Amino acid sequence: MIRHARVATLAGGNGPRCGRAMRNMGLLDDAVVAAADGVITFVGTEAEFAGSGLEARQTVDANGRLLTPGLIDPHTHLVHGGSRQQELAMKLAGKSYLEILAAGGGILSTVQSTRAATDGELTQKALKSLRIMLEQGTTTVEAKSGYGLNRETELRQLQVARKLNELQPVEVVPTFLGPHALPPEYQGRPHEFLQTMVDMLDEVKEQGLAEFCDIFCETGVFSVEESRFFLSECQRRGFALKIHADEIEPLGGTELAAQLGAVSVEHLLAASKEGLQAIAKSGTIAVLLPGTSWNLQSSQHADARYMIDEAGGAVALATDYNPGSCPSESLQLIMSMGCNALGMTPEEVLTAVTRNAAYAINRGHRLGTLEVGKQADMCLFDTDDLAYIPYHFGINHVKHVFKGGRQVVRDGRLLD
Ligand code: IZC
Ligand code: ZN
Repeated sequence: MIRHARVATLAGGNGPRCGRAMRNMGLLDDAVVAAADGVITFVGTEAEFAGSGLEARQTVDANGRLLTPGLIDPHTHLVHGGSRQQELAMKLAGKSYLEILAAGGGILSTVQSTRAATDGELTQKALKSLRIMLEQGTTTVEAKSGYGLNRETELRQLQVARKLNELQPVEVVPTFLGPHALPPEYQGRPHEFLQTMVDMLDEVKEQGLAEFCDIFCETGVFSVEESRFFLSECQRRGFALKIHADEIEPLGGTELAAQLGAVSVEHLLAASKEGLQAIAKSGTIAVLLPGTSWNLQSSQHADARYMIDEAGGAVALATDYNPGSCPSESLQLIMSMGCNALGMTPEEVLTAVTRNAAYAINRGHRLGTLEVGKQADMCLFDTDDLAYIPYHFGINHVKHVFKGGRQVVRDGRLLD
Protein backbone atom coordinates (compact mmCIF):
# COMPACT_ATOMS: atom_id res chain seq x y z
CA MET A 1 0.00 0.00 0.00
CA ILE A 2 1.25 3.46 -0.88
CA ARG A 3 -0.16 6.29 1.28
CA HIS A 4 -0.18 10.06 1.11
CA ALA A 5 0.62 10.13 -2.60
CA ARG A 6 -0.40 12.58 -5.29
CA VAL A 7 -1.72 9.95 -7.69
CA ALA A 8 -2.00 10.47 -11.44
CA THR A 9 -4.46 7.63 -12.08
CA LEU A 10 -5.02 8.25 -15.83
CA ALA A 11 -8.25 6.39 -15.06
CA GLY A 12 -11.70 6.46 -16.62
CA GLY A 13 -13.33 4.74 -19.58
CA ASN A 14 -11.60 2.54 -22.11
CA GLY A 15 -9.27 3.18 -25.00
CA PRO A 16 -6.42 5.61 -25.52
CA ARG A 17 -6.99 9.25 -24.59
CA CYS A 18 -7.50 11.38 -27.70
CA GLY A 19 -7.13 15.08 -28.45
CA ARG A 20 -7.51 17.51 -25.56
CA ALA A 21 -8.58 14.65 -23.24
CA MET A 22 -4.88 13.74 -23.14
CA ARG A 23 -4.56 16.45 -20.46
CA ASN A 24 -6.83 14.60 -18.07
CA MET A 25 -4.57 12.89 -15.54
CA GLY A 26 -7.27 11.86 -13.07
CA LEU A 27 -5.28 13.42 -10.23
CA LEU A 28 -6.03 12.46 -6.61
CA ASP A 29 -4.32 14.34 -3.78
CA ASP A 30 -3.38 12.70 -0.48
CA ALA A 31 -4.40 9.34 -1.90
CA VAL A 32 -3.82 5.64 -1.33
CA VAL A 33 -3.12 2.88 -3.84
CA ALA A 34 -3.26 -0.68 -2.51
CA ALA A 35 -2.45 -3.93 -4.31
CA ALA A 36 -2.60 -7.64 -3.57
CA ASP A 37 -1.08 -10.45 -5.63
CA GLY A 38 0.21 -7.92 -8.13
CA VAL A 39 -3.19 -6.38 -8.88
CA ILE A 40 -4.55 -3.01 -7.71
CA THR A 41 -7.32 -3.46 -5.12
CA PHE A 42 -7.94 0.12 -3.99
CA VAL A 43 -7.42 3.63 -5.38
CA GLY A 44 -8.87 6.57 -3.46
CA THR A 45 -8.28 9.38 -1.01
CA GLU A 46 -7.06 8.84 2.55
CA ALA A 47 -10.58 9.71 3.71
CA GLU A 48 -12.13 7.03 1.48
CA PHE A 49 -9.51 4.53 2.58
CA ALA A 50 -10.31 5.12 6.26
CA GLY A 51 -13.85 3.83 5.62
CA SER A 52 -12.81 0.89 3.44
CA GLY A 53 -11.91 -1.59 6.18
CA LEU A 54 -8.76 -2.58 4.22
CA GLU A 55 -5.55 -3.25 6.10
CA ALA A 56 -2.01 -3.22 4.76
CA ARG A 57 0.81 -5.64 5.42
CA GLN A 58 3.39 -3.32 3.92
CA THR A 59 3.12 0.46 3.67
CA VAL A 60 5.17 3.05 1.84
CA ASP A 61 4.60 6.69 2.80
CA ALA A 62 4.92 8.82 -0.36
CA ASN A 63 4.96 12.08 1.60
CA GLY A 64 2.98 13.86 -1.10
CA ARG A 65 5.18 12.69 -3.99
CA LEU A 66 3.78 11.96 -7.45
CA LEU A 67 2.73 8.36 -8.14
CA THR A 68 2.09 7.39 -11.77
CA PRO A 69 1.53 4.16 -13.68
CA GLY A 70 4.82 2.46 -14.56
CA LEU A 71 6.21 4.07 -17.71
CA ILE A 72 5.74 2.15 -20.97
CA ASP A 73 8.14 2.44 -23.91
CA PRO A 74 6.15 1.31 -26.97
CA HIS A 75 8.92 1.45 -29.61
CA THR A 76 12.46 0.12 -29.17
CA HIS A 77 15.02 -1.95 -31.03
CA LEU A 78 16.19 -3.44 -27.74
CA VAL A 79 17.93 -6.62 -28.91
CA HIS A 80 20.98 -5.95 -31.09
CA GLY A 81 24.73 -6.31 -31.28
CA GLY A 82 27.33 -3.55 -31.39
CA SER A 83 27.06 0.23 -31.40
CA ARG A 84 27.47 2.96 -34.02
CA GLN A 85 29.26 5.89 -32.42
CA GLN A 86 31.39 6.15 -35.58
CA GLU A 87 28.29 7.61 -37.30
CA LEU A 88 28.52 10.71 -35.11
CA ALA A 89 31.61 11.92 -37.02
CA MET A 90 29.88 11.13 -40.34
CA LYS A 91 26.82 13.13 -39.32
CA LEU A 92 29.01 16.02 -38.15
CA ALA A 93 30.69 15.92 -41.58
CA GLY A 94 27.29 16.40 -43.19
CA LYS A 95 26.26 12.83 -44.14
CA SER A 96 22.55 12.07 -43.73
CA TYR A 97 21.00 8.98 -42.12
CA LEU A 98 19.85 7.64 -45.50
CA GLU A 99 23.26 8.34 -47.13
CA ILE A 100 25.01 6.37 -44.38
CA LEU A 101 22.52 3.51 -44.91
CA ALA A 102 22.91 3.57 -48.70
CA ALA A 103 26.70 3.29 -48.25
CA GLY A 104 26.24 0.04 -46.32
CA GLY A 105 26.41 1.59 -42.83
CA GLY A 106 23.55 2.44 -40.51
CA ILE A 107 21.11 -0.42 -39.98
CA LEU A 108 23.29 -2.68 -42.17
CA SER A 109 26.28 -2.21 -39.85
CA THR A 110 24.13 -3.29 -36.89
CA VAL A 111 22.95 -6.26 -38.95
CA GLN A 112 26.59 -7.41 -39.28
CA SER A 113 27.19 -7.01 -35.52
CA THR A 114 23.94 -8.76 -34.63
CA ARG A 115 24.50 -11.71 -36.99
CA ALA A 116 27.98 -12.10 -35.48
CA ALA A 117 26.82 -11.94 -31.85
CA THR A 118 25.96 -15.04 -29.83
CA ASP A 119 22.58 -15.36 -28.09
CA GLY A 120 24.42 -14.82 -24.80
CA GLU A 121 25.97 -11.58 -26.02
CA LEU A 122 22.63 -10.28 -27.33
CA THR A 123 20.99 -11.18 -24.03
CA GLN A 124 23.63 -9.52 -21.84
CA LYS A 125 23.54 -6.30 -23.86
CA ALA A 126 19.74 -6.14 -23.71
CA LEU A 127 19.75 -6.91 -19.97
CA LYS A 128 22.06 -3.97 -19.38
CA SER A 129 19.63 -1.67 -21.20
CA LEU A 130 16.63 -3.11 -19.36
CA ARG A 131 18.30 -2.34 -16.02
CA ILE A 132 18.80 1.28 -17.09
CA MET A 133 15.18 1.47 -18.24
CA LEU A 134 13.76 0.03 -15.05
CA GLU A 135 15.87 2.29 -12.86
CA GLN A 136 14.33 5.19 -14.79
CA GLY A 137 10.76 3.98 -14.37
CA THR A 138 10.10 1.94 -17.53
CA THR A 139 8.20 -1.21 -16.53
CA THR A 140 7.11 -2.43 -19.98
CA VAL A 141 8.91 -2.18 -23.31
CA GLU A 142 8.19 -3.16 -26.89
CA ALA A 143 11.18 -4.78 -28.66
CA LYS A 144 11.57 -5.14 -32.41
CA SER A 145 13.68 -7.59 -34.35
CA GLY A 146 15.10 -6.32 -37.66
CA TYR A 147 18.86 -6.68 -37.37
CA GLY A 148 18.98 -10.20 -38.77
CA LEU A 149 17.25 -9.67 -42.12
CA ASN A 150 17.44 -13.44 -42.50
CA ARG A 151 15.48 -16.27 -40.96
CA GLU A 152 18.13 -17.43 -38.52
CA THR A 153 19.03 -14.16 -36.85
CA GLU A 154 15.51 -12.70 -36.94
CA LEU A 155 14.31 -15.77 -35.04
CA ARG A 156 17.26 -15.51 -32.63
CA GLN A 157 16.44 -11.87 -31.85
CA LEU A 158 12.81 -12.74 -31.12
CA GLN A 159 13.81 -15.74 -29.01
CA VAL A 160 16.19 -13.58 -26.98
CA ALA A 161 13.41 -10.99 -26.51
CA ARG A 162 11.09 -13.68 -25.20
CA LYS A 163 13.72 -15.10 -22.86
CA LEU A 164 14.31 -11.62 -21.35
CA ASN A 165 10.86 -11.88 -19.76
CA GLU A 166 12.12 -14.74 -17.59
CA LEU A 167 15.37 -13.04 -16.61
CA GLN A 168 14.28 -9.67 -15.20
CA PRO A 169 11.11 -7.73 -14.21
CA VAL A 170 10.44 -5.49 -17.25
CA GLU A 171 7.77 -6.98 -19.54
CA VAL A 172 9.12 -7.25 -23.10
CA VAL A 173 6.55 -7.22 -25.94
CA PRO A 174 8.05 -8.60 -29.16
CA THR A 175 7.52 -7.25 -32.69
CA PHE A 176 8.73 -8.90 -35.90
CA LEU A 177 10.43 -6.21 -38.01
CA GLY A 178 12.04 -8.51 -40.59
CA PRO A 179 11.77 -5.87 -43.37
CA HIS A 180 13.82 -3.22 -41.56
CA ALA A 181 16.20 -2.79 -44.51
CA LEU A 182 17.09 -4.60 -47.72
CA PRO A 183 20.12 -6.81 -47.02
CA PRO A 184 23.01 -6.57 -49.53
CA GLU A 185 22.43 -10.15 -50.70
CA TYR A 186 18.98 -9.08 -52.00
CA GLN A 187 20.05 -5.76 -53.57
CA GLY A 188 17.67 -4.93 -56.42
CA ARG A 189 15.30 -7.78 -55.45
CA PRO A 190 13.06 -6.33 -52.73
CA HIS A 191 10.13 -8.59 -53.63
CA GLU A 192 12.17 -11.75 -53.24
CA PHE A 193 13.41 -10.52 -49.87
CA LEU A 194 9.92 -9.63 -48.70
CA GLN A 195 8.75 -13.09 -49.74
CA THR A 196 11.43 -14.69 -47.53
CA MET A 197 10.12 -12.60 -44.63
CA VAL A 198 6.52 -13.62 -45.42
CA ASP A 199 7.66 -17.24 -45.53
CA MET A 200 8.77 -16.93 -41.88
CA LEU A 201 5.45 -15.63 -40.59
CA ASP A 202 3.80 -18.97 -39.86
CA GLU A 203 6.81 -20.09 -37.85
CA VAL A 204 6.87 -16.83 -35.88
CA LYS A 205 3.15 -17.22 -35.19
CA GLU A 206 3.29 -20.89 -34.22
CA GLN A 207 6.17 -20.33 -31.82
CA GLY A 208 4.44 -17.28 -30.33
CA LEU A 209 7.54 -15.17 -31.03
CA ALA A 210 5.80 -11.89 -31.92
CA GLU A 211 2.46 -10.18 -31.41
CA PHE A 212 3.08 -7.37 -33.89
CA CYS A 213 4.65 -7.06 -37.32
CA ASP A 214 6.31 -3.88 -38.54
CA ILE A 215 8.12 -2.57 -41.64
CA PHE A 216 10.36 0.44 -42.36
CA CYS A 217 8.32 2.27 -45.03
CA GLU A 218 10.72 4.96 -46.26
CA THR A 219 12.36 6.34 -49.39
CA GLY A 220 15.28 4.05 -50.22
CA VAL A 221 14.01 1.30 -47.90
CA PHE A 222 10.49 -0.15 -48.59
CA SER A 223 7.81 1.59 -50.67
CA VAL A 224 4.17 1.99 -49.67
CA GLU A 225 3.15 -0.81 -52.06
CA GLU A 226 5.84 -3.16 -50.74
CA SER A 227 4.74 -2.30 -47.20
CA ARG A 228 1.11 -2.97 -48.09
CA PHE A 229 2.04 -6.38 -49.50
CA PHE A 230 4.03 -7.44 -46.42
CA LEU A 231 1.64 -6.06 -43.81
CA SER A 232 -1.41 -7.56 -45.52
CA GLU A 233 0.25 -10.99 -45.37
CA CYS A 234 0.92 -10.41 -41.64
CA GLN A 235 -2.64 -9.29 -41.00
CA ARG A 236 -4.06 -12.38 -42.74
CA ARG A 237 -2.12 -14.50 -40.26
CA GLY A 238 -3.50 -12.69 -37.25
CA PHE A 239 -0.65 -10.32 -36.38
CA ALA A 240 -1.40 -6.80 -35.16
CA LEU A 241 0.33 -4.10 -37.21
CA LYS A 242 2.80 -1.30 -36.61
CA ILE A 243 4.54 0.79 -39.28
CA HIS A 244 7.68 2.95 -39.32
CA ALA A 245 6.21 5.65 -41.53
CA ASP A 246 7.07 9.07 -42.91
CA GLU A 247 10.16 9.37 -40.72
CA ILE A 248 12.31 11.22 -43.22
CA GLU A 249 10.31 11.81 -46.40
CA PRO A 250 6.52 12.08 -46.92
CA LEU A 251 5.85 8.75 -48.60
CA GLY A 252 2.32 7.98 -47.41
CA GLY A 253 2.92 5.25 -44.85
CA THR A 254 0.65 7.12 -42.45
CA GLU A 255 -2.30 6.80 -44.84
CA LEU A 256 -1.44 3.12 -45.31
CA ALA A 257 -1.55 2.60 -41.52
CA ALA A 258 -5.06 4.06 -41.44
CA GLN A 259 -6.21 1.92 -44.39
CA LEU A 260 -4.93 -1.28 -42.78
CA GLY A 261 -6.23 -0.37 -39.30
CA ALA A 262 -2.75 -0.62 -37.78
CA VAL A 263 -2.58 -0.42 -33.98
CA SER A 264 0.10 2.26 -34.22
CA VAL A 265 2.15 4.22 -36.71
CA GLU A 266 5.53 5.51 -35.66
CA HIS A 267 7.78 8.54 -36.35
CA LEU A 268 5.51 10.74 -38.57
CA LEU A 269 7.93 13.66 -38.89
CA ALA A 270 7.01 14.06 -42.53
CA ALA A 271 3.41 12.84 -42.31
CA SER A 272 0.77 14.82 -44.19
CA LYS A 273 -2.11 16.52 -42.38
CA GLU A 274 -4.51 14.23 -44.29
CA GLY A 275 -2.54 11.26 -43.01
CA LEU A 276 -2.79 12.47 -39.41
CA GLN A 277 -6.54 13.00 -39.81
CA ALA A 278 -6.89 9.52 -41.31
CA ILE A 279 -5.14 7.80 -38.38
CA ALA A 280 -7.15 9.81 -35.86
CA LYS A 281 -10.28 8.44 -37.59
CA SER A 282 -9.03 4.85 -37.79
CA GLY A 283 -8.01 4.88 -34.10
CA THR A 284 -4.37 4.23 -35.00
CA ILE A 285 -2.08 5.62 -32.30
CA ALA A 286 0.69 8.03 -33.35
CA VAL A 287 3.88 6.91 -31.61
CA LEU A 288 6.23 9.90 -31.73
CA LEU A 289 9.99 9.57 -31.21
CA PRO A 290 11.50 13.03 -30.64
CA GLY A 291 14.85 11.59 -29.49
CA THR A 292 15.37 10.41 -33.06
CA SER A 293 14.97 13.86 -34.65
CA TRP A 294 17.32 15.29 -32.07
CA ASN A 295 19.94 12.60 -32.57
CA LEU A 296 19.71 12.84 -36.36
CA GLN A 297 20.47 16.56 -35.95
CA SER A 298 17.15 17.42 -37.55
CA SER A 299 15.13 20.47 -36.68
CA GLN A 300 12.05 18.74 -38.05
CA HIS A 301 9.62 17.21 -35.56
CA ALA A 302 6.34 15.34 -35.75
CA ASP A 303 3.36 17.69 -35.56
CA ALA A 304 2.05 16.60 -32.17
CA ARG A 305 0.00 19.76 -31.72
CA TYR A 306 -1.84 19.22 -35.01
CA MET A 307 -2.46 15.57 -34.10
CA ILE A 308 -3.88 16.52 -30.69
CA ASP A 309 -5.62 19.85 -31.34
CA GLU A 310 -6.85 19.53 -34.93
CA ALA A 311 -7.04 15.82 -35.75
CA GLY A 312 -8.14 14.86 -32.22
CA GLY A 313 -6.08 11.68 -32.27
CA ALA A 314 -4.11 9.71 -29.68
CA VAL A 315 -0.37 10.29 -29.23
CA ALA A 316 2.13 8.05 -27.47
CA LEU A 317 5.84 8.74 -26.97
CA ALA A 318 8.73 6.27 -27.10
CA THR A 319 12.51 6.29 -27.01
CA ASP A 320 13.07 4.33 -30.27
CA TYR A 321 16.07 3.00 -28.32
CA ASN A 322 18.44 1.64 -31.00
CA PRO A 323 22.18 1.88 -31.75
CA GLY A 324 21.76 4.31 -34.65
CA SER A 325 19.07 6.93 -34.61
CA CYS A 326 18.44 7.03 -30.84
CA PRO A 327 20.93 5.37 -28.51
CA SER A 328 19.12 6.28 -25.27
CA GLU A 329 16.99 4.20 -22.92
CA SER A 330 15.63 7.21 -21.03
CA LEU A 331 11.91 7.84 -21.36
CA GLN A 332 12.28 10.74 -18.92
CA LEU A 333 14.56 12.45 -21.44
CA ILE A 334 11.94 11.79 -24.14
CA MET A 335 9.28 13.32 -21.84
CA SER A 336 11.35 16.49 -21.76
CA MET A 337 11.64 16.48 -25.55
CA GLY A 338 7.88 15.88 -25.76
CA CYS A 339 7.42 19.25 -24.06
CA ASN A 340 10.36 21.21 -25.43
CA ALA A 341 10.52 19.88 -29.01
CA LEU A 342 6.95 18.75 -29.70
CA GLY A 343 5.12 21.41 -27.68
CA MET A 344 3.13 18.93 -25.62
CA THR A 345 2.07 19.77 -22.06
CA PRO A 346 3.47 17.71 -19.15
CA GLU A 347 0.01 16.14 -18.70
CA GLU A 348 -0.17 15.11 -22.38
CA VAL A 349 3.35 13.73 -22.13
CA LEU A 350 2.47 11.61 -19.10
CA THR A 351 -0.59 10.21 -20.88
CA ALA A 352 1.65 9.46 -23.88
CA VAL A 353 4.09 7.30 -21.87
CA THR A 354 1.47 5.48 -19.76
CA ARG A 355 -2.12 4.99 -20.87
CA ASN A 356 -1.67 5.67 -24.61
CA ALA A 357 1.61 3.73 -24.73
CA ALA A 358 -0.20 0.74 -23.19
CA TYR A 359 -2.83 0.83 -25.94
CA ALA A 360 -0.10 1.16 -28.57
CA ILE A 361 1.11 -2.32 -27.55
CA ASN A 362 -2.35 -3.83 -26.99
CA ARG A 363 -1.92 -3.82 -23.20
CA GLY A 364 -4.51 -1.15 -22.36
CA HIS A 365 -6.80 -3.65 -20.63
CA ARG A 366 -4.06 -4.52 -18.10
CA LEU A 367 -1.50 -1.67 -17.96
CA GLY A 368 -1.15 2.10 -18.25
CA THR A 369 -3.56 3.38 -15.57
CA LEU A 370 -3.93 3.06 -11.80
CA GLU A 371 -7.37 1.50 -11.39
CA VAL A 372 -8.78 -1.42 -9.42
CA GLY A 373 -8.14 -4.60 -11.39
CA LYS A 374 -5.10 -3.30 -13.30
CA GLN A 375 -1.60 -4.65 -12.77
CA ALA A 376 0.23 -2.81 -9.96
CA ASP A 377 3.02 -1.28 -12.08
CA MET A 378 3.81 2.05 -10.45
CA CYS A 379 6.40 4.74 -10.42
CA LEU A 380 6.94 7.13 -7.49
CA PHE A 381 8.81 10.27 -8.52
CA ASP A 382 10.93 12.38 -6.21
CA THR A 383 8.74 15.43 -6.74
CA ASP A 384 5.12 16.40 -6.13
CA ASP A 385 4.97 18.35 -9.40
CA LEU A 386 4.72 16.55 -12.76
CA ALA A 387 6.15 19.54 -14.64
CA TYR A 388 9.39 19.27 -12.67
CA ILE A 389 10.23 16.00 -14.51
CA PRO A 390 10.40 17.36 -18.10
CA TYR A 391 11.67 20.71 -16.81
CA HIS A 392 14.74 19.35 -15.01
CA PHE A 393 16.05 17.15 -17.80
CA GLY A 394 18.97 14.73 -18.03
CA ILE A 395 18.64 13.27 -14.53
CA ASN A 396 16.64 10.39 -13.07
CA HIS A 397 13.64 11.58 -11.03
CA VAL A 398 12.54 8.09 -9.98
CA LYS A 399 12.44 7.25 -6.30
CA HIS A 400 10.62 3.89 -6.19
CA VAL A 401 9.35 1.50 -8.89
CA PHE A 402 6.89 -1.35 -8.38
CA LYS A 403 6.34 -4.08 -11.00
CA GLY A 404 3.33 -6.33 -10.49
CA GLY A 405 3.09 -5.11 -6.89
CA ARG A 406 6.71 -5.92 -6.08
CA GLN A 407 9.20 -3.16 -5.33
CA VAL A 408 12.03 -3.31 -7.87
CA VAL A 409 13.65 0.13 -7.37
CA ARG A 410 14.20 1.79 -3.99
CA ASP A 411 15.54 5.32 -3.64
CA GLY A 412 16.62 5.30 -7.29
CA ARG A 413 18.55 2.01 -7.01
CA LEU A 414 17.62 -1.36 -8.48
CA LEU A 415 16.88 -4.06 -5.92
CA ASP A 416 18.28 -7.51 -6.71
O1 IZC B 1 19.23 1.08 -36.50
O2 IZC B 1 18.95 3.00 -37.47
N1 IZC B 1 14.94 4.27 -38.17
N2 IZC B 1 15.23 2.14 -37.96
C1 IZC B 1 14.41 3.05 -38.65
C2 IZC B 1 16.11 2.71 -37.20
C3 IZC B 1 15.92 4.06 -37.33
C4 IZC B 1 17.08 1.98 -36.36
C5 IZC B 1 18.49 2.04 -36.83
ZN1 ZN C 1 12.31 2.29 -34.85
